[in-house]
This record gives sequence, C-alpha cells and structure tokens, in this order.
Amino acid sequence: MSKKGFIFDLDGVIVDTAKYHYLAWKKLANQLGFEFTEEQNEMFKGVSRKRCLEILLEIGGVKATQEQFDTWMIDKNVDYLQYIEKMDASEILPDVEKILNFLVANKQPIALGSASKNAQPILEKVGLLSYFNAIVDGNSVTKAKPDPEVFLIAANQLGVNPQDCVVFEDAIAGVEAAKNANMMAIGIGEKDVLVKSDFVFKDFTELSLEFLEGLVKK
Ligand code: B16
Ligand code: MG
Repeated sequence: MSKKGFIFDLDGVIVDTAKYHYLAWKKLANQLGFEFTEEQNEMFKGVSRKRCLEILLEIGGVKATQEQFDTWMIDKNVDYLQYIEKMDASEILPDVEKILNFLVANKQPIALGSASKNAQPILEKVGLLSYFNAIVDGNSVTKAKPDPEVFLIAANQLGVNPQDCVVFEDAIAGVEAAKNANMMAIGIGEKDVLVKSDFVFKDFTELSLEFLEGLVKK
C-alpha cells in the first residue's frame, strides 16, 4: 500500500463538542442580555474562538472594549472547559475508532487539523491521543479555515505531499480549506451543505473499509 496522509478535523468529526460550545456561548449571550439559538450556532462550526465572539456580539448588537472582549473570550472558555472535563470515550462519534484502527494497521500517518485550542486535552480525555502522529490545532496556526494553513502544516509534519492527503471535515470552511490545500476533502455531514467535498458521508458508519482501502491504494 502507498503512503497517504489522513487528516481529521476534531469537533463534529471525532467528537460532538458543538453542543458544549453552544451551551457556553449561549450562557455568555444570556449574561449580555440576548438569545443565541442552536441554528445560529451552526455558523460557529470550524470558526475560531475569536471570530465566534465577534459574530456573537454582532448578533446581540453589543459593542465591547478590548478588555471586555478578552474577558468574555476567557469566560466562555472557562465554561466550555467544565464540559470538556467530564468527557470520556463514550463521546467518540460512531465508528471513528474503526477508521483509526484500520489506518494504523495499514501504517498510514494520521494528523489532527483543528481550529480548537483545546484539541489536545479533548483527545486525551476521550483516549485517542496516541493514534495521532501530528497534532495541528488553534495554537499552531495564524490563519483560520478556509485558509489551508492548518492542513498544510499537518501534511508537512506527516512528511506527505498535500495532494496525497485526505481530509475529514464537517464544516464548510474546513472543506474549503482542504480544497485550498489541494487535498481530497471528505465531508462528514449533509451532502447539500458540504457541496465542495469530493465525497460526503453522513457519518463514519456509512464509510466502508473497502472505500478507505481504495483511497490508500490510489
Ligand atoms: P476553541 P474544529 C472548532 O473546532 C469548532 O468547530 C469551533 O466551533 C470552535 O469555535 C473552534 O474549534 C475553536 O475552539 O474555543 O476550543 O479553541 O471543528 O476545527 O475541530
Ligand atoms: Mg469541525
């Protein structure tokens, strides 16, 4: 089998932390005196914490000083971390381990490519950290998805050419980032949302090992 690089987004691909991000953002919105809906939270997927707060304040029509902005970023994260603290392996999305085990068994390098600054502790909590040969997260990038930076750094750390990398993503901006990096993008989610993906699967239960084997051999 040839050597490919497999790069996984975290939130929405490996674990569903969007619900915890939502609760933490909603709490902040309520404290500032406005509502924040689950529908609005969709816009936050794959988006950096800083950009999320900017959008949240736009939704609420709230103007912030730099000091308030920085404080609210910290408040939201402190609240979010309380949810993360309670995470365990039961929160791994269906069949993620099946895919990771197959890749390890076939000696395929694996990287994480996430916007989250909390990626490492989350992987530790759910017990998946040891699968990853490289971790590129919100602490190591300067440009947010759809910029390809996060995935290009991951390919570089794996020692694999970008065109030989396969990215699993649940966010539109993430799929765009993968395509901007000249990589194959596999959308995890809805076909009519992740339209720029090369392939889309609702979740990993729909992605067969035969399909994966085909990608490795390509
Ligand atoms: P943090 P991903 C993204 O992770 C989330 O989808 C997004 O909602 C969140 O705002 C972002 O991480 C930053 O997370 O506040 O933990 O640094 O989907 O790129 O794995
Ligand atoms: Mg995501």
